[in-house]
Amino acid sequence: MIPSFRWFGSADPIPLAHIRQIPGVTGVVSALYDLPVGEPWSRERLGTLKAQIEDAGLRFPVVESIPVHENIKLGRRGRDRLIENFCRSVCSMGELGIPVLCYNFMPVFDWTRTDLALRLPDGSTALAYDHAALAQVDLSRGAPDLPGWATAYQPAELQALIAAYREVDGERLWDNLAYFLERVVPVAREAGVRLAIHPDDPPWPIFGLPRIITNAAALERLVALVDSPVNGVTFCTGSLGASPENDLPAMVRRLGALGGNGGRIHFAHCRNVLVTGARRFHETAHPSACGSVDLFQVLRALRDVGFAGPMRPDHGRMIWGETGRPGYGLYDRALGITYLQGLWEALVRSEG
Ligand SMILES: [Mn+2]
Repeated sequence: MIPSFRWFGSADPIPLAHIRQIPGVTGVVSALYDLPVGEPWSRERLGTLKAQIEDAGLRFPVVESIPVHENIKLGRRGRDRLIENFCRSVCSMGELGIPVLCYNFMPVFDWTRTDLALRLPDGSTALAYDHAALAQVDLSRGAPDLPGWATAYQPAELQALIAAYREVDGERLWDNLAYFLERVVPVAREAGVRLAIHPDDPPWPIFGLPRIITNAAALERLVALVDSPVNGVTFCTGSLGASPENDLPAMVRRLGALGGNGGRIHFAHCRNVLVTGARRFHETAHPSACGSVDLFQVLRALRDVGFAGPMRPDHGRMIWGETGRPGYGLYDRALGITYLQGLWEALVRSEG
């Protein structure tokens, strides 16, 4: 297991030098953030980022993420050129020896919350989601200014995009995902890059838009779409754990059994959420006791299936007066990855 930490590049208020000081963390998860969606990532640009990370004494085991253009998800004309560009980015990763690519296939909105600073009883704040609150959001006035809320679009553009998805139900989105993977997987395999789709967060449809990567059946369908060892998943305990129907350790064991070294699980996001109602949850500190996810059992399953890839703490709360990018402060995520390493060490050493 490679303890890792997300870094948003030079614009991130947390410098690599601070990440370097978190005990045990050796991997940095990053991306090129200033290129338009759909443009190919050159080896040169990505190599500069890699050198920056390595100069700080760290390594770069995962790109998270190369965004998938909406025209690919919609199956529109022109997707072939966009898929070609995506493949060129994958080839750049391969040439630089960056082995894992995390991506997602969520229409329009990335991860979505309705409160970025829910105050918890201990005075910390966390990201929260309430489906009833989401229903009150009027998108005709544009998206609220929250991360994951597609604020890159003007209100009219957003409406047009959402309207375009009226022709794309869940099954059509699956078709478009298959079309994408049929073209990208062979390139990734040749390049030595493992693909790791991130589950939809939250794992249910929002604003009438389909969301398909939500549960065990979906993950198993995904890996079977193109049956190659490089066609795998990012196992995100927070996304999948928001739905009480998901038995996370069982899902790890099924996906992990599809081949050695963790099978089709190429990357792990490990964090905790507390489910507080129907389609209502908030994020918590990482320890199992703090939320609905039994991280001990998840990590035990990952260990049992031979997972050896990068693992990161995903989001954290804001604690100790820290301010910054919601979900991506330093302190709670540093506690999180340290806790995860403690669990992992106990699992490894108790095997004798
Ligand atoms: Mn995640």
